[in-house]
Amino acid sequence: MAVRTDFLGLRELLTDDERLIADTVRQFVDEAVLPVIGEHFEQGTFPRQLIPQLAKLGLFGMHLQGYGCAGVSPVAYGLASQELERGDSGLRSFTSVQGSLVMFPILEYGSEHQKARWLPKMAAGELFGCFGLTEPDFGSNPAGMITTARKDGAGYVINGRKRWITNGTLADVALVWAKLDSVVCGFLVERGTPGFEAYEIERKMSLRASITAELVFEDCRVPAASMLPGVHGLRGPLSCLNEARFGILWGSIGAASACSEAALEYATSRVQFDKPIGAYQLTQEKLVRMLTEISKAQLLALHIGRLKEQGKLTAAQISMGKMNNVRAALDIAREARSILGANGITLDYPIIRHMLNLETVYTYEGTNEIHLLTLGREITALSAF
Ligand code: TGC
Ligand code: FAD
Repeated sequence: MAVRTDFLGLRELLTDDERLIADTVRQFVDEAVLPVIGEHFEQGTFPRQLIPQLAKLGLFGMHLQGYGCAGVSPVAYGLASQELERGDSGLRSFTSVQGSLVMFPILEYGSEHQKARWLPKMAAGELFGCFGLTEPDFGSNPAGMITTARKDGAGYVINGRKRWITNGTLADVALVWAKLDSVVCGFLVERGTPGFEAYEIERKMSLRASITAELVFEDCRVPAASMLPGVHGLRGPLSCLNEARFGILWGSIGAASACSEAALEYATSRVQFDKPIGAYQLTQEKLVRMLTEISKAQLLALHIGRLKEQGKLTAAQISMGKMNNVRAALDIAREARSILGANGITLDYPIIRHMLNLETVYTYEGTNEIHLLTLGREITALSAF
């Protein structure tokens, strides 16, 4: 946990290994990410040059066991996500998609051949994946997807479109969810397969240092062995989301901490009416609320992390964590921005970048409303979707 935002001293509840992993990723973010990320955000480019260092730190599929993965604890994975997102949500997205949305399902549901083919090289940062669930007309309701796979001779033919796909144009393999005889199945489609094209989505004002793409499948023929054999039905993609949402409920604390730290520094140095603005009660109220919300989010994340370690974590508990922590982070970013006044809208400070990124984080991996309705259904046994 970041020292300045660890008001409750939660760092003491971490193991030595967890502290070491958090500190190592923190140092990498300070030295390699923060000096360049504003420029990448402004230019709308993904910082590809950081990939070898991310791989060297073992951050790809770090919470998975075997096949070259680091096999760290869920809390360590959460802390690493938090530190990465203190740099930028786009960087955490990059590792979330690789580890939780592509490597996890290959490990969990893939054939031995698929695991051996993809996982060691993905862990080493030599190959990359993307996760295609969302479609232009089906976002919150993936059950309605219209992408299909049809059995054809020894393989399958895929038709459809996936939109808003992180890493889509960079990926060597797309995990595409499509209906085969009305049942959702996962297919590993390699880049360059005839009938498969990926196009980058331009003009985003959020997650600008991350690649987002549309994937188009037109009579795309894939071998039978490209299907993930271990899962059929919507449970497949939704179970992957649990892993990634877990990373987000931690990661969003990193973005919030970066905003709160920048606001505190500014408040104690910026003078108006002959006093630092941090000396005014209205500013102090903002700073105190930010730190309190961050502390509550940290407690929630740590408890959820320990539940995951014990194998007791439920999907609804993850929804509570994602909903609360991202909502809190976005509120904190907006409040922090206000403390910086006009300076707060420039990329000279990290806040507006985090604030804009968090608009995406609030929406992807299940919108704020979807998680709220998931919890509503959990406690009432009545679906309001
Ligand atoms: P529902 O009837 O509730 O469930 C269908 C089947 O799925 C099972 N299930 C889950 N399994 C594991 N984990 C979960 N979280 C699960 N939620 C549901 C369920 O038990 C059932 O299984 P079975 O075996 O009985 O059939 O499905 P529904 O159609 O009512 O939808 C429920 C809803 C709305 C919660 C779900 O559709 C949903 O979560 N929608 C949000 C979609 C979403 O989050 N999309 C994210 C796309 S990926 C992304 O955003 C990546 S961003 C990447 C980055 O970090 O850059
Ligand atoms: P919609 O589902 O159309 O929702 C619009 C609004 O309506 C939201 O406020 C929503 O909460 C609300 N709403 C919807 N249904 C209900 C309801 N029943 N009750 C009340 N309110 C409702 N997807 C992938 O598959 N892979 C990726 O890698 C990926 N990366 C992404 C990266 C970025 C930068 C972004 C922005 C998105 C990404 N997504 C990805 C897509 C993301 O998961 C979807 O945007 C998200 O699930 C919401 O879908 P939607 O945008 O179609 O919104």
